[in-house]
Amino acid sequence: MKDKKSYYVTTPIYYPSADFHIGHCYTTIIADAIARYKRCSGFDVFYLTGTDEHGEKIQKKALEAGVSPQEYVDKIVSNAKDLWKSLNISYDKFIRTTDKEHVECVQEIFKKLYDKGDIYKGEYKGLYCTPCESFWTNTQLVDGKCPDCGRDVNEVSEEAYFFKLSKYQDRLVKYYDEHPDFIEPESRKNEMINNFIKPGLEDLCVSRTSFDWGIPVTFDDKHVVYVWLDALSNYISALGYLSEDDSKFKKYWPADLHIVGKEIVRFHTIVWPIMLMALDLPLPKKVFGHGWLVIDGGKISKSLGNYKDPREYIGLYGVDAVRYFVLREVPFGNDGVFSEEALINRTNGDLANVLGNLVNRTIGMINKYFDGVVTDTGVSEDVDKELIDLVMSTKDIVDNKMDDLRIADALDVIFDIFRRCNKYIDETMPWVLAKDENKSDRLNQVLYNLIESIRIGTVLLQPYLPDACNSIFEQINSNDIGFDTLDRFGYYKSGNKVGKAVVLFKRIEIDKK
Ligand code: ME8
Repeated sequence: MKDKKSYYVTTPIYYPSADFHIGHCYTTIIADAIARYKRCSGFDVFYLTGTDEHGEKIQKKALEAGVSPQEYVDKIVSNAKDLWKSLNISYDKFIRTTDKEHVECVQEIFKKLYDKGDIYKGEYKGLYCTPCESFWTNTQLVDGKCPDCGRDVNEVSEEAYFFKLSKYQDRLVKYYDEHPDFIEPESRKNEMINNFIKPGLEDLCVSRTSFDWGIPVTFDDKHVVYVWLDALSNYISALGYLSEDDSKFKKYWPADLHIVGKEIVRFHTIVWPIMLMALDLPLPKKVFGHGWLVIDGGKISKSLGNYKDPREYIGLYGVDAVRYFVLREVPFGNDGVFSEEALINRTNGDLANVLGNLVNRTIGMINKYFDGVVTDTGVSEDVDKELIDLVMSTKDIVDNKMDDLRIADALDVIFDIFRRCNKYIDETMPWVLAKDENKSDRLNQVLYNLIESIRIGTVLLQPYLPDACNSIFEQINSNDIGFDTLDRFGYYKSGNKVGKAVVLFKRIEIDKK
């Protein structure tokens, strides 16, 4: 039985590349924020990411580079790991489809499905897009080109194994009907039904003989497994499915959430559930198809030269500025526009002006008026109630937004705390209170309310901006950082001494970028 408190979240496995752009970071940052949020909420989380290393495209690139495919992928996989490290991605496992355990698992899956009669040998005649590793029918082409990338397709004909998707079509539709939350957003479900299921599912080609950089079919070694059956299996091979130690599989499967880009929703909501049905396994609870980050309405593309390596943005503006932009700027399920100027505006506005300034001012005042010691004196006024009510109502709203995967909205709600604190400073005018010795207890209380509100906001913010929040916890000198400290206003220890104020986010001058 699956442990009630476990939570399994995945990103797609990435094609290894030396040219990752900010769009590639999008899925991984969202999944990371969700994984961290669930950990903070007390779940036993398993967060999986990795690389998808087989296929003709990789084989061709290795050939061009004059190395073996294995040497080629070994070298560039480290690029993905380095990028995720620089973005503070807290994955629990990084799977590579060239891992021995994965290879063996896929071989067994293939054999199981063949023995069951769900995979059969046939002849493939079709139109193949090499960059997308996808077969298309004539009717799916757009102006004779691949509908996904717009490039030429080639006619190929070869002996191949097929997976009987058609056999499971009715069961899949029934599953969609009985599990209305399985695909989100709703619009993607309609796309799947109208574009792929209603016209009738065609059986899927699951092996190739024209290249050999893939997992060999054990009982027919001319064939290697075609990439999607190989790639999708990663979500269960990573947990030890069909291996000697399948304890993780028992604990974490079915996945709670697969987060994928909109262009691969069809593989995750048609092919993958049918594979699982054929294997008699439970289906993931949710597939969320997110939109893309676009530049000037179009693709982020190396050939267009319209992006920097994400590590350059991190170097210039800080890791949390990049994380914040990606999490905050893209509306739920839709495309979002990336521009360096928008990144700078978000950083200057929300991060430097609202959050950074608040923490800096508050700590500065506590140091200036009370030598860094802040005391809960109990001298409250009506104006405090409004602040405290807002702060204390935030956790439930954030939980609801996160349940709906509305991450940008969750962040907005958390920032309401910081915006409200800044307003509270204007309302209470600590600098005026400081001039009156009789108001010392009131001044203390105002500063206490501010520091406790900052602490609570920061506890909530840590899944999204872990580095900045660690720095705030240090500055306010508090170890009360767990979600279990959100049930009442007043965990911050009265009489505690704050640390030194440090600039969290420098304002960026646009002309100096
Ligand atoms: O599709 N904006 O790998 P991949 C947002 N190996 N997301 C983007 C993006 C953009 N501009 N560009 C890419 C694959 N992505 C397969 C997956 S899973 C069993 C196999 C996202 O490296 C894309 O939508 O092409 C996808 O979710 C992820 O990057 C990996 O894409």
